[in-house]
Amino acid sequence: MFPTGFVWGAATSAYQIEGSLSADGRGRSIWDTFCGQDGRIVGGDNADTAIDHYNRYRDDVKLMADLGLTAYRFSVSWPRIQPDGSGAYNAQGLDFYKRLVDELLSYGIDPWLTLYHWDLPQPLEDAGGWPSRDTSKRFADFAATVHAELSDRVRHWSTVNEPWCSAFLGYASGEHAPGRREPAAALRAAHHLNLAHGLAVQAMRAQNADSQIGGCVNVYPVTPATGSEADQDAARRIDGLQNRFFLDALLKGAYPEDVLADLGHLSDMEFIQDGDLATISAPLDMLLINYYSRFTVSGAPGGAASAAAAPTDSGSPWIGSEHVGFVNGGRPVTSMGWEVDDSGLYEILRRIADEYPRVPLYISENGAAYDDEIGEDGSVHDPERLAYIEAHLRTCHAAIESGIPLQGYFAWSLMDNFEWAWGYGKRFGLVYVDYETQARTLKSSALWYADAIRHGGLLGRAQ
Ligand code: IFM
Repeated sequence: MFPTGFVWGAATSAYQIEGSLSADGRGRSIWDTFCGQDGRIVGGDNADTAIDHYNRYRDDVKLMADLGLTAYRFSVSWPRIQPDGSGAYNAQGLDFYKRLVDELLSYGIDPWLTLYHWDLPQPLEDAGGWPSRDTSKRFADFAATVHAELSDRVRHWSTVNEPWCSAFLGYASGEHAPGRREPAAALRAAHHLNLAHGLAVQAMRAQNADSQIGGCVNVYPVTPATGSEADQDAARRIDGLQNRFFLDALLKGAYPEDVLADLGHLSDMEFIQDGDLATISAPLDMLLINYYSRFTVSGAPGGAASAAAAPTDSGSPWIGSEHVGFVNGGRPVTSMGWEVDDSGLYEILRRIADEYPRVPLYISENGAAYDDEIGEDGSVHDPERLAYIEAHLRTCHAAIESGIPLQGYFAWSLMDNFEWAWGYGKRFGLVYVDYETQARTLKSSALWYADAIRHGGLLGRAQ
């Protein structure tokens, strides 16, 4: 049994589900542009329709209520609310989220709002994108407006989802929008995403609402493939860039010295200005943790087989550590090629609780893609996803028992959706979506999760 008040949620993001990209005054985002470029998305897919959540949100909220979710984590689309990324706001865009939130509240589902899940307004990219410091300021203005408009009905706020991805997949490997391959710019982007988080926290706090505000990181335990010095150095480097660059900045107010040294050949770090780290590390009410897998790494020359291969032609996101290889650690993998390892979740939670104490923690994304199919009887059996979620929830329970301040869990994702550069080929949903008809079908993992929520624990199984 989980403690009373444990948050049982599921998560999505605007660009992956909404569609209706030209409706009601929405502006263009970097992902609209990226999807329009040849070779960027597997199969030439795009998110023009996605899963049509913009029109079907009422039915989707009803599904959440049927599952018994106590919370729903979603993101707002910046170009829907502020089409140019600066200047005028679009009342119709804001209204959509007000209607969505009211619908959630009418079922007693707590809305958890993420301000940025990767859909930067295109005009801001044209002006330099995240490598430009001004983008952080634009984001704080945007955060202030959304918070002023919605904090009367939304209590839980998070700033930037997975800044590592926006910085290093967007500006170093180029496998995400805007598709740039500029390592030095990616480093600036990473700092400005952290700064955007800090400035947004400041702007929201200034409004004196009763909001719970957090940041959101994607973290991985990193294991050296062997005890060799080269492999241990590889693990230190990847841990530094993936985990500590963000955790230390947000929670300790400093960038790790070893990471800055690894990257010294790229920049003199002049873009880190006095006072930035104090802004970035303003106290948080919660830390949102996205966990999927563990990395096993090798520093041996030529050991570059990648467990996290990009689907399209791209560079390396591991700036300054491009030589590091990602090795299969021998565990079963999901259809993304990601190793299933719930012990990694415990390891990273333990570490965060020990190294950055006193911040309430939430698993804000956790889940797995598998090649689901709808059966002749119309049902979707996904035993591997069910086992994945069960194992990770059991680990969450063990974490709580051992004193880690973990207070909730959000499955990724509520529904199958547009998986970025992978298009629609990777299904993460608890709910199956037929992309031709937009019909939604609860998978067996969804029925199992609903059962767990009903029991408040993992006593019964639906299948
Ligand atoms: O779909 C993504 C999500 O947008 C961010 N976190 C990881 C998920 C699976 O790749």
